[in-house]
Amino acid sequence: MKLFVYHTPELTPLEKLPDCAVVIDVLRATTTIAAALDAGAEAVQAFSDIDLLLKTSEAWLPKKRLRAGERGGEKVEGCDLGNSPLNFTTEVVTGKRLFMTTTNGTRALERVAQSPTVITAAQVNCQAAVNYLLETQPKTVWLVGSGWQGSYAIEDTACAGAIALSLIEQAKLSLEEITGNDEVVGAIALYSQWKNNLVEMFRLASHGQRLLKLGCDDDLKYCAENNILDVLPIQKEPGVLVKL
Ligand code: 3SL
Repeated sequence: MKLFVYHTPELTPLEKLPDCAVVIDVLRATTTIAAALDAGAEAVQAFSDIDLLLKTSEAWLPKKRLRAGERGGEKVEGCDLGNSPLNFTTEVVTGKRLFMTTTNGTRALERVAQSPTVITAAQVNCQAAVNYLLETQPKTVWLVGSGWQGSYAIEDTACAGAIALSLIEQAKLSLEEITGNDEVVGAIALYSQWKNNLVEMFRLASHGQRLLKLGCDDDLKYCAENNILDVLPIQKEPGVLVKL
């Protein structure tokens, strides 16, 4: 297995695809996707375009759907939910299809949607992603960070590092065996530096600062929790994620 880390959708190659793409948006889209599927949502259907989301979701019975929209960290007017994972509870989401659009995470999903396998990961469920990779042994794995509007987001790269480090430790592989690009080594170093204090790193991060200004410190704390969810979101058709 060779790992490649790409910090943003824009840095992710267009001319080829991996055997397995792991999309990461720790703050907060892939944390929310994991929370929603763990809480019993039927599926999460991701859109980068809000108008397409509204049009597609119209075909679903209102009692079977929820629209979750975020731009700039805030809930999109007219949607049922924003992007706080704390709001995707069993009472709210059970049995429902979530039609979701976010600033960056859903764009990252779209970028790799044609890959043979697409899964999502965040700190809350990264061991589930590691278990899946160890079981299925894809030859090439891309860990794709969502970033923020084309720029680097430290928390996504740290999560990529957590996944890479766990793979090395659990499969007893060397760094040389698993490393596909320099970004993998950087991601492991970053995670190793902050692994015991992820929430502090999130509070320093530019997107963490943005969320703090919106009063979302509880979200930061939740997103920093390691492996509290044993759920693996996997793409069953382009843009549609279900619980494996
Ligand atoms: O950019 C995204 O996809 C979102 O996760 C951003 S936010 O955390 O909801 O602000």
